[in-house]
Amino acid sequence: MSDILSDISTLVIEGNFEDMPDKTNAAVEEGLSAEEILNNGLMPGMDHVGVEFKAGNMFVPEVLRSAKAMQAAMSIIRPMLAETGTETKGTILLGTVAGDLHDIGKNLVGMMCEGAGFEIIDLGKDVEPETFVEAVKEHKPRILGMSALLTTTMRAMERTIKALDEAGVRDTVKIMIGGAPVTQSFADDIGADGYAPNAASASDMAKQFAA
Ligand code: B1M
Repeated sequence: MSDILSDISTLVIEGNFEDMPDKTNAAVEEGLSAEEILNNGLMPGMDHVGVEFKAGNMFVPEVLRSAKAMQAAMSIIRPMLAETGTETKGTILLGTVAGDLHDIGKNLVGMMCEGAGFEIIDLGKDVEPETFVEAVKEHKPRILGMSALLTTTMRAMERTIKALDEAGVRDTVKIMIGGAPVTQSFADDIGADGYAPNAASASDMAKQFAA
């Protein structure tokens, strides 16, 4: 790995979003492609963060800083990726379900998955089942990710899956769910394809779904 790509990885791991724009611009000026910066600088950094987070060696505030550093670089290279038509691993449609305003975990999942090479379409929070259905029809994502933080809103995940079923698009997507009150047995119960306990596992699961 070139020195500058290794520096970019380190900035992600350190959550150094202040220095990231200069370093990313320097990499572009050095002639590195956006794809190289993503695949060989940002993604290895985020992979490392995922491993450390899962192992309990990094905590949410640190991961949020890493995600912010990643975003700082992405905002520079995203237009270049779009111009060159770089293939992503696929599209993930994300949202926090109806009635639920918690979006910090969902955002973290989105950032980790973007770091793993996916395109993220984030529908935001308090997303009604019908909105998920329309977005699945419009964007044809590979994966649909739903987040819920309240025991009272978990059932909106089930309603969304039913709505997708009724609209005839359930089998066009892999459905991944998560959030503090969600469990594997709940995922099995409502017919989701997978449950991820944290953002790093969500990114691993998305990679498996896309393989
Ligand atoms: Co609320 N809240 N909150 N809250 N809030 C909780 C969830 C609660 C546990 C606090 C408590 O009472 N101890 C409790 C829920 C109890 C329950 O349902 N059993 C609660 C409550 C009751 C409420 C209100 C009802 C309070 C009130 O108004 N009386 C209200 C509800 C509003 C609504 O949604 N309609 C409310 C409001 C709020 C704020 C708006 C103030 C704010 C949210 C701000 C925001 O998100 N923009 C808030 C917050 C911050 C919390 C706590 C303190 C923190 C949540 C959080 O962001 N955690 C929370 C208590 C707690 O968890 N300690 C609490 C950090 C985040 C990184 O973790 O979201 O779990 P988490 O995400 C993890 C994993 O779960 C997983 O990966 C993430 C990263 O590792 N994950 C996924 C999440 N989504 C995933 C999706 C996936 C895969 C993995 O696939 C797609």
